[in-house]
Amino acid sequence: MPSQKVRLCFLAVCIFSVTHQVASISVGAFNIQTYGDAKQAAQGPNIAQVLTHYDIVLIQEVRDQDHSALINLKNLLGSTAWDYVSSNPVGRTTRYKEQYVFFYKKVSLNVLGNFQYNDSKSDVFEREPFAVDIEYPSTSLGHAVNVVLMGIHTKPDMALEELQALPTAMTAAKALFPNAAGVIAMGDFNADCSYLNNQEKATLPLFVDPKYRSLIADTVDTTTSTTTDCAYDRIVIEGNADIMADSAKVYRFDTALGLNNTITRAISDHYPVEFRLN
Ligand SMILES: *[C@@H]1O[C@H](CO)[C@@H](O)[C@H](O)[C@H]1NC(C)=O
Ligand SMILES: *[C@@H]1O[C@H](CO)[C@@H](O)[C@H](O)[C@H]1NC(C)=O
Ligand SMILES: [Ca+2]
Ligand SMILES: [Ca+2]
Repeated sequence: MPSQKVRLCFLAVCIFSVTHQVASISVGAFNIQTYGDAKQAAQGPNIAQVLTHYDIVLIQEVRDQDHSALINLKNLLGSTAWDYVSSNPVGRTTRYKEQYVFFYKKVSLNVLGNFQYNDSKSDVFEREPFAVDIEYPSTSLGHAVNVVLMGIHTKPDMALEELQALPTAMTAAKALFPNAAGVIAMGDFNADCSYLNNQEKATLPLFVDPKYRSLIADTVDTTTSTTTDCAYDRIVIEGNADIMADSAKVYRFDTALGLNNTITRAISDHYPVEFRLN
């Protein structure tokens, strides 16, 4: 009998450690070019396939104020397992606005709160950053940890100015969610090619101040076009968020899902960027 007890304990430890290994949280940020009813109707199943790669994923360029496309997408993902948090439509003109939307698997994490940055006093952002405070089971610490994920889609020709201001928005989110271990800004920064050159980039604290960690290198190509090579989409961390080493990369969903470049470009001009939280 004693030996059987030992074996059972051993088995329990094995199961526990395996569960821990797979429980790191996969986080993505995906600019789904002009995402709305037409895109959902044409590419909804492929988009859902991309999103299932994640525990939580920020989608950008959402133009779906009545949420009809988003609800359709949530149904494709599985409406009991998945949920989403959307910002209000943001943008300076009434004619053109976008929403930031975080889709997430309810079993993987909790969304405890959200935050829409308000820059009306000194208008800098075309689309003010939108953040969620998430709580997930940390594999490295063995207890729940909070981090803030902040989405940003910069106005391309104002990328420098908006990225200069992004640390202020990150600080505001940190003040609102003081329990967060870190604030992670992610999305389409437009941080390359014609929108941000190396000289400009070298002036940005986000990329040069050691209190920030930039996870996506300048050499990465986040564009689906075969004729462009630009690291537009980025992930930058402030604080102690426990990122799994080497997990940050561009997600080549075309390769993963066996999609040709015609279909891939019909889905978006961007690939997602991603990382894992321990
Ligand atoms: C932003 O803040 C200003 C006051 O500074 C307020 O008048 C405005 O309604 C706020 N906007 C939003 C969208 O909350
Ligand atoms: C790309 O894939 C789609 C769907 O499988 C197919 O209909 C289309 O013909 C393909 N296009 C090219 C150029 O291979
Ligand atoms: Ca603004
Ligand atoms: Ca490319």
